[in-house]
Amino acid sequence: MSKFYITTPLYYINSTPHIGHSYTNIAADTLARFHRQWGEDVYFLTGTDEHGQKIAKAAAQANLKEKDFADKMVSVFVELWKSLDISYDDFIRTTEERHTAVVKNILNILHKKGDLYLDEYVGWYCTPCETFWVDSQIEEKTCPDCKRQIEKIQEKNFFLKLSKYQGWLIEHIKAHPDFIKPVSRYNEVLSFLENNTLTDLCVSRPRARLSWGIEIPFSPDHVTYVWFDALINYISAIGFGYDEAKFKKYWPADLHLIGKDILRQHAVIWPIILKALGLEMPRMIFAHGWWMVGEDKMSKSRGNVVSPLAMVEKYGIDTYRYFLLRDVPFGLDGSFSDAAIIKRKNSDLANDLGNLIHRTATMVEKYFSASLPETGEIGHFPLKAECDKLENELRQAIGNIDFSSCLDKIWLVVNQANKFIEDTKPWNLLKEGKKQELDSFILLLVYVIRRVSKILSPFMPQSAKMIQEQFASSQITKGVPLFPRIENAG
Ligand code: ME8
Repeated sequence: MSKFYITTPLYYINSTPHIGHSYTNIAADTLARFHRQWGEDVYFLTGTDEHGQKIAKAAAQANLKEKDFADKMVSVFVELWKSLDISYDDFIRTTEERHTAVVKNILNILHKKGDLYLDEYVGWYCTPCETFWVDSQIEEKTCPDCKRQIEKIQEKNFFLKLSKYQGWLIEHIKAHPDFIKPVSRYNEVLSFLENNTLTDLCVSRPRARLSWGIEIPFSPDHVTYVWFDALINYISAIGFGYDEAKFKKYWPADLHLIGKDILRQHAVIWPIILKALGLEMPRMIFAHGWWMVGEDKMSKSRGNVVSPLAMVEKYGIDTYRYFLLRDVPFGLDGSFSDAAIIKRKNSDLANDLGNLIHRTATMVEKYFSASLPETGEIGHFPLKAECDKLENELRQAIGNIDFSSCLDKIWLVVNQANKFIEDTKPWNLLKEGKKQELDSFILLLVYVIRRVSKILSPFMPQSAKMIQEQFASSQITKGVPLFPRIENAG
């Protein structure tokens, strides 16, 4: 049985999750569900990133101890994933013993190997990004990434030899065109590596400045830098150093799904840590685009966030999931608005899919007294052939992590089915007494709906289940419309 190990970022818990976080987890969930449908042994990992200065500050503001603050915030994430039907297999917190022990183990290994060394650090630090900058990278004492104020610091710290592995990494990326996706991100990383010399990564913080972190085992005055700590989750969760069988089964990861904001950590630092440990590289790192509000990235620090729960309450889980994966090609940025969701719901869900289901069930009731005919020939219809092609086409699109084209293909079939109803004019068949044709007609529609609902279920698990229940047996009744139109669409 082949396996599929998929991960999401571990989200910071300094504030509650927004649409951007839910996007990554909904995408990962959809992929996990497809791979399960294909009979693979799926391990879907998500979790929370709980150390570092940002969290320490948020806890202080909330007047709580860091761990108590973390416990409180983690439940918000867990609840959200439940509300969004996220079918993860494991949830890792970086404060768990299974994780901290592995981080310490790895620090020891790399220290012994000579890939970690102690040095004096003088430079700039951006707390919101938890990132170091050197003089040549900054202007006006602001962070090159987020443009906020940075602080000057000088201290003794441990460094990871990134520079030693730069040449190897360039070669690895060149030899593996699928390592970083989409291709725009691949080019971005490669050109960064080819045009800059990597500075070694500072992987510790003096305890005097920051105590909220994993202790460096060979230097108790230091704690581990939060990014070094967090990246290791991808192997600590599956048993590195303590459960060899599990680790061997799932590593390397098949897909690290992330947003493009954290590409460099995943495509430069993480591969180098793995290489230094002598481990295999992940098969693919896919960095998706950002949900924007106007011109700005949606982010907690910019104060423009939209709550996923509010969207679910307004539009329903599956409409929300559908919108996120359909509206924007995965990898590009998208503009978030209520108007855009309403448009998708009314046209694609209420009009196209909802109508197909409702009309078909209504016709079974009206022309067949709610009971499907037992036989009828459907093999010759082009619509059947189109529908049968879907599964293979989707395998390919899902392999390329291309949700929107996947949904486009499904909707082509849905719309062909609607057109088939209009072209066939079943009411005339009935009038003309063409019983056999009418039988085949309805059987084909039911066939298409059953197939489409199976294929749609990774995207819209609850709606697909309701459709499947409605069409499971040969007794079919109308029921209530699954996707009612939003009338006051403004
Ligand atoms: O970076 N649009 O955590 P984080 C799309 N703890 N996706 C978005 C988004 C937006 N506007 N905003 C956030 C961290 N995301 C680290 C990760 S991993 C070992 C450590 C999503 O809470 C997207 O997946 O800032 C992005 O990469 C992630 O949330 C950042 O989450």
